[in-house]
Amino acid sequence: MKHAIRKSFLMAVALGLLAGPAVAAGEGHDHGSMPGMADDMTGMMAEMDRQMADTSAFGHKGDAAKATRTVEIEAADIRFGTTGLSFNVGETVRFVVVNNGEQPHEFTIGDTAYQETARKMMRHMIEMGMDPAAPEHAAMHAPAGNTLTLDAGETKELVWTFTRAGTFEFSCNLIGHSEVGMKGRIVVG
Ligand SMILES: [Cu+2]
Repeated sequence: MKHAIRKSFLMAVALGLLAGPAVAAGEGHDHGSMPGMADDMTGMMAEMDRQMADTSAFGHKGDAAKATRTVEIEAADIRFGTTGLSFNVGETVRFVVVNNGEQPHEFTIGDTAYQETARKMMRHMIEMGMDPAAPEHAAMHAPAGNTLTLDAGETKELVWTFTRAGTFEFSCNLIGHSEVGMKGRIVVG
């Protein structure tokens, strides 16, 4: 059941992604009658699944028993209480995110490319009339384990192992939030 919900959610997001460029270019193509659309859709869904699941550039879901550090991060309207973090390569960190705001927020760990993709998908999701605070959205991100979605007043945790040196980013990818600064830098070295 959960799997079915996730697939239908991805399908809707994929439809939004496919519809996007034609609308933007003002071409007015009827994508519904394009030959090979089912194949395109399957490919698109597979590609999105792959992109959301592939965190290899910045680490992987961690084992809580191996966490050597706990970092509490406050989410508020509209900012994080922390804007810079640094960790060692190989370190497993337990992030405790507290939403003290009056609106939902998100906490996503990624590199710049991942966050850009996540924001793009978020925009399409909103265009499709979907609610980023809905359980379906959280379920989509659950396998990778790098995203928390928090309602007002909620506290949630994720455990992350940083496997590579570099400069990464944590971000709230709800529309307009990272744009006004609701993001921060993670330096791993
Ligand atoms: Cu936010």
